[in-house]
Amino acid sequence: MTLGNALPALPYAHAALEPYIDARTMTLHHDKHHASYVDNLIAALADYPDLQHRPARWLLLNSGEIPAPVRTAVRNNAGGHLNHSLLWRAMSPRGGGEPAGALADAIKRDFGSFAQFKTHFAEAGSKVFGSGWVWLVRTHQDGGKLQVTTTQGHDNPLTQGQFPVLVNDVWEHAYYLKHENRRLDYLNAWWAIADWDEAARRYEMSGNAAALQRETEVGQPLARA
Ligand code: MN3
Repeated sequence: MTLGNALPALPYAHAALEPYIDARTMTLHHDKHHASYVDNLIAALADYPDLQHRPARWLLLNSGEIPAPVRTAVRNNAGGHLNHSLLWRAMSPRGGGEPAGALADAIKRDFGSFAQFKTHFAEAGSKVFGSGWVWLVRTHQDGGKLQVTTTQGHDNPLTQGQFPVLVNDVWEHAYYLKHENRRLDYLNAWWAIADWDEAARRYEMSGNAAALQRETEVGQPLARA
């Protein structure tokens, strides 16, 4: 099938994010969990050839086009596929440090300081009940301000009209082998591998409709309020 929904290769080795995320966790998370979302998405669309070429973000943003018998399965697994595709690129063995440029200015404007942003993001992630995600998003309802938000399951803020800039996964499978029940410790350690170059790229793209059109993962331009 020509489905644009295939498991992307990790952009680094499974052990590259040690000691912050262990190789065993990365192997299970990418090769098993993410792979299962892709497999389950393909299975859900097996009887709907007209939908098989649609990328995950299209499937999420057009839930009314998804037949009712598979709507929930498509939402969960397209979300799992898209969110994990964003997650692998939100991290880097050369990550850490602080953002620069326009993103740094916007974080200071909207959160007061980089330190306050980090506290806000980690606390929000630590408070997600059950399984979900924590995001730095650019809103369009409020002049393009940055905001920290969380989602349940594999929901993506794109469906709320918010553009993801940075993301972390707070499902237990993301951290439990190494950090056990200490989710906040994981979130605080994670700053050492957050990829601010990628976040800055996404922030700049969020203000550029032509770039958004070209983006393969999240190619829906934001409708400006
Ligand atoms: Mn996960």
